[in-house]
Amino acid sequence: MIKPVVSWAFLLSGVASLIPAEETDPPRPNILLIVSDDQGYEDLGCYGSREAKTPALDRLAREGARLTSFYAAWPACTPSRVSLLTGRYPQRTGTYDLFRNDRVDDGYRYSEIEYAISPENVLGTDLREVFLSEVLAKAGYVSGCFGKWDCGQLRRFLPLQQGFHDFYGFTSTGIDYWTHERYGVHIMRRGDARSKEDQGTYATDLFRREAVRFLHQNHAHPFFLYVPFNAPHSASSLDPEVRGWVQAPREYVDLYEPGKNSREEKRRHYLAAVTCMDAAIGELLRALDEYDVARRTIVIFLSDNGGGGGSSNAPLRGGKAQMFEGGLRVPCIIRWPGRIEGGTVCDEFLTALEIFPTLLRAVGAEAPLGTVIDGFDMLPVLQGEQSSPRREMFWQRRGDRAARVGSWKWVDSQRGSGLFDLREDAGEERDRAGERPDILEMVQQRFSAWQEDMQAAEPRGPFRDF
Ligand SMILES: [Ca+2]
Repeated sequence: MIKPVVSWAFLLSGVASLIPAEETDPPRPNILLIVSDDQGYEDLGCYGSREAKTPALDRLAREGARLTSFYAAWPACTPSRVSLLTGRYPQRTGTYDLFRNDRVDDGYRYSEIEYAISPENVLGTDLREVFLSEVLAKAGYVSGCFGKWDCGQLRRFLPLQQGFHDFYGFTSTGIDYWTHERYGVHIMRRGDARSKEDQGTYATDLFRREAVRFLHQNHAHPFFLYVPFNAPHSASSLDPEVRGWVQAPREYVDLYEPGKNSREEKRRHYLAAVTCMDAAIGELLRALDEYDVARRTIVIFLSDNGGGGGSSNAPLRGGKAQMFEGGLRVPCIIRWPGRIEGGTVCDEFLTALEIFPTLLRAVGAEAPLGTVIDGFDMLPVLQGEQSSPRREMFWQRRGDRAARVGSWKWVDSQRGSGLFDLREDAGEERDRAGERPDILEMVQQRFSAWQEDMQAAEPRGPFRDF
């Protein structure tokens, strides 16, 4: 009689090796994180715009969740993006202002030598900060960044030193879309090296091309693809004809009616840049389909802060750089097939600080040891299983301050102040400070407590002294 034990064991091990890894161990999701730059809250078809042509973003919203009370951590570029990639308040990371030379405002032309030692070129996010790309690299992900980096320009601050394996883009906070110069200084890079290979080609087309190449090369591995567009930010050009306007290819400008005045024409170019970016996003979504990885890829889209020149933040008050909702509340769409129901509209109180912990949980990675994360996993909220655990959020930009506690929003800024009840007044039109001194005091106390918390945090450069 044959003893079955050995043969069963043999058979089992033989069978196990025949089962594709996919069936025994579900593959970890890929991540496509897309950021637009200064896009207005209203400037997407799926957010109610009758003007903006955004078929790809509208598709993403139909297939995922559209968030309507989602906030950036800061009302302008650099700190917003660093907070997105670290899950931490700007005051905690030490990147709580722009890496930007003030003299670019008056059209001053820097020489290469002068620019090299200017604050804009030498400031960078503290190297002790742990970027999402670093955590994902440890978890075995291959990561690419194509677009606007804006977290520091010296070699030690660049994407390849923060966990990314592939980088093409510019490192400053803005450029001319065609010359890739920032007020006259050329700034595009491939990897760590400056590259003029594509000078004269529209920036959005380049970031699309590089992101598609990355997908072609890496779709078979778990990947993190970060595409921070500079569109539809206005151009950082010394040319007075271009300066402060959004550049866009003629074919996209022609999709919109000519403006009757300069303001309308400026908006026309802005909308053209939005639609060109949307076409690039559409190509990335199609690439995910073609490589058959869309069903296991989390796609997140958000604007880094409220809309700037040429945009519409309606029905919100104010815009970029302001503490009113128009500066802080931004469009955000999240698609995760099989986990988030298509067509979801989520009005829960959520912020960009939630993205880092949500993605860590999604891929099964641990938060960096000893690092305070200011957000939480928001998947159960997007699935409608629970209401948002977020009760409060705070913003500070130089002397301007704001806090949201529950549905109350307190603003204290150069552009205006007041206490607003967002439940009935998302447009922040009716100041309730006089009527509700009790609420005002409560919100101000919460703000002070947050400030104390930030002061007690381990200090980080480049802005905080220690
Ligand atoms: Ca921005």
